Amino acid sequence: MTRILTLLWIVLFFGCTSALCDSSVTLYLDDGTAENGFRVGDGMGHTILFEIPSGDWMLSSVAVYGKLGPERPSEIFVLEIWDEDLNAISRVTDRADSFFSDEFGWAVVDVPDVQVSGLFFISIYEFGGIYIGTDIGPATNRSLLSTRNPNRILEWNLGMYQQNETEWMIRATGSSPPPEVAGIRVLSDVASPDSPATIEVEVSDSDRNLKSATLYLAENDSHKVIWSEAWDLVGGEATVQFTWPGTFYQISSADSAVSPVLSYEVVGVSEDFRSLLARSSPCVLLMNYGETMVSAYAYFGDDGNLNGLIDISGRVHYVSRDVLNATAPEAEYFEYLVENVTAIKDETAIVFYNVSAPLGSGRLSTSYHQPIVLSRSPLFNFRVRLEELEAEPGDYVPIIVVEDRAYNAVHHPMLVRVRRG
Ligand SMILES: [Ca+2]
Ligand SMILES: [Ca+2]
Repeated sequence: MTRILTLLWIVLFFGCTSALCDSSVTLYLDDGTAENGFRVGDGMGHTILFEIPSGDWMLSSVAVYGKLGPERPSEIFVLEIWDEDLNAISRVTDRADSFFSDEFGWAVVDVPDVQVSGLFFISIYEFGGIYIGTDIGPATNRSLLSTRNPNRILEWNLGMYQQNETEWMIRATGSSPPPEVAGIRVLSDVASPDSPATIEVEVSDSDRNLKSATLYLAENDSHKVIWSEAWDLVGGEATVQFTWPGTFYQISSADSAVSPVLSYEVVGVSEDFRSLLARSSPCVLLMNYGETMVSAYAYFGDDGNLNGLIDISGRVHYVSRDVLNATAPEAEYFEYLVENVTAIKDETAIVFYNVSAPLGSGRLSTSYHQPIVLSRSPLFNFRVRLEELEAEPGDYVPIIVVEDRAYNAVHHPMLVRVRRG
């Protein structure tokens, strides 16, 4: 599951990056490097299970990382697409040596366009002729073995390699109607804390699976993204008002500070926690002196104190005494610390994203700030704080990113500027 969430994270930042690009999206579970390669033969197939979370999706090609076997029992391979009931809905039969060579590489196989929705399977039957590149590491259990006539998934049996550490390097490329930015109105272009700049954006999506609209605001000279605001959306049309009070966020510890960092208002929290978990910042947690990395969110209260660290699989690595008191007033915080808190003084660090928007490209690129080591006691929120500071006067460039639930992400650079007056 983690890998799929990581995929979404990558799509968010590096997906289709201009209003002009085609709307193709590639689904994959592997990390791009093969630690091994397997051929299975005996009529067995390497099968991978993908899921489109919403709507219909037109699958157009499949990429397979592989190489020819030395003595090939068969010159052909069969590639099949199955729906979630294991019915074949598209098939390609071709010569292995037209797509693969003696060296590992990506073979892109055009498949007759086929509509898929929800879950679908891609299988390659290589009859002992092709080694399929295999990513060994944490895996999703969505790389499978199958056979045909009748179509079925087989019990996993790959010697020393477990299913939860084996990912076939098979990828699917397809498309569905992307969202569009239908209109932009700058209602106020000068920002100050009393009178924010306001941009109204109309978005639409013909297959009605809008997911979110996000504003990134980049400083005109440095291209650093100093502000971001995100709205969750549903349906096919929405009007979103973004406001910017002329500020940016900094995260500081007793020893250091990093800025600007992305910070989002947390929505949907119950009344009891709203002031404690007011804002969140995406980050990477470095655990055990950097041995383990996990994508996470850092939560801050209205007072700026660090009140929570929760990773993207939902695992809680730290909550503050205030949050524990609000959740379980009878609990002893010191006991809770010993038993539950995995963020450890001096061993754990938080790395926040440093996003920039190279001018004119409409793209966003992401790097990292210096790690903030949790060097103080969790009893005092590790002395890590979120602070809102006033931005320098000057011009700022807005970029709107609209996403739908079929992984389309349309980046819309804008010709307008907003100003910190
Ligand atoms: Ca790998
Ligand atoms: Ca759509």
